[in-house]
Amino acid sequence: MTNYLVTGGCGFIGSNFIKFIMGFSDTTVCNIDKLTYAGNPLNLLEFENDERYSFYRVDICDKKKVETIFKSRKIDIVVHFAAESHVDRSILSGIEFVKTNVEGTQSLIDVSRDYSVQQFIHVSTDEVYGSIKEPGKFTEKSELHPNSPYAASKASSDLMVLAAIRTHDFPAKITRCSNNYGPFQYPEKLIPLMVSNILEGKSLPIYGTGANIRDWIYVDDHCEGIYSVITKGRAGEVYNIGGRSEIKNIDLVHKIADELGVVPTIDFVKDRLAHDERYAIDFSKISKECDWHPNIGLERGLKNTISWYENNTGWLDKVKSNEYITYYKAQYEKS
Ligand code: NAD
Ligand code: TDX
Repeated sequence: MTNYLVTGGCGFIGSNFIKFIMGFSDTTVCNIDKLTYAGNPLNLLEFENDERYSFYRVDICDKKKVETIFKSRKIDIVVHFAAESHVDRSILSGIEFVKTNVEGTQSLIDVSRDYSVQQFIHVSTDEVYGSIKEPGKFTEKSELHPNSPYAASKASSDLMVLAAIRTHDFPAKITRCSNNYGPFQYPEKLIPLMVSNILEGKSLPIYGTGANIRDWIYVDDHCEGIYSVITKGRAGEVYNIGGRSEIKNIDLVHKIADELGVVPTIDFVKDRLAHDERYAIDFSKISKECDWHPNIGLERGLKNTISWYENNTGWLDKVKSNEYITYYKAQYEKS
């Protein structure tokens, strides 16, 4: 048996990753999640009665509670997803980003060292590198140049993990992935927000001119990338993960509208502060060392994603709670 402890497993990527590894019968999963606005236990309802799965509603910053969990069971591999993850929210207020992303990560490192885990996978982001002009791509050696409070908190957590590797020979690996999309993504991020607004007949807020470029990866490809790093990656290393799907925001939004068969009403709104112009990932290291590459192109991935949201409007309505309405007003309807 391989016993995983996954943090943030009720969020978007964490829940997709748990579904993926629960597909291996020799695996147990212990999911620790605080259930912030972004955490939804309904995402994992299928494992409610599965003896290989357990869930604890715990804040990763609460070291005592986390220790109790490590004490009560054997943990082989920690996969750390828990984070405040949305750039726009970090611009509204940064403090929770420092608490969870920096303090929470350090606390988890400390407990994982105390209980001698075999591996610690720190799930990070390409945003730590900042923005890059064409035709450049970020490699694992690119300078860290975070521009948003979110990116700065993730870069800080990466540095804490790297320090633990160098100081304590901590058996960690860091993955830095580009923009994910797919089922179960909270509708604050670009793709599900646009799909949700189209389904509601609302206009589509595009920051600035819509010329910013992102590299999109279907969430299943990211999960397989992380798994390949667990099974084939070297301890102490950083691995970039990318989707090979760069596109301008405005072109992506038109593709979504076309797929849904509507003529979109686009609202060019005030630009995001310190808006990164372009992300582009060189993922040759993970390809060579872990034999991984993305499988699902943007066309197929978008079709899957859009039809998932169309077929799961109940899920969407539930997550668009009072908190979402308050956030949406603060972010998009401020004068
Ligand atoms: P998400 O916001 O959907 O989920 C985050 C989860 O963490 C939620 O379930 C939330 O309840 C939980 N959480 C938050 N604070 C916590 C705390 N203090 N203690 C315990 N649980 C807590 O995020 P996501 O999009 O699934 O991202 C997961 C990870 O992947 C993050 O670390 C993020 O930085 C990274 N990442 C995301 C993307 C992307 O495009 N979404 C790309 C690259 C890397
Ligand atoms: O309403 C919007 N309008 C708009 O034009 C939103 C929500 C976004 N955008 C633009 C901003 C970005 O250029 O779309 C692009 C994508 O925005 P997000 O979905 O917020 O993603 P991004 O800021 O690129 O960060 C994402 O990728 C890296 C994730 O949110 C991070 O968690 C991950 O680390």
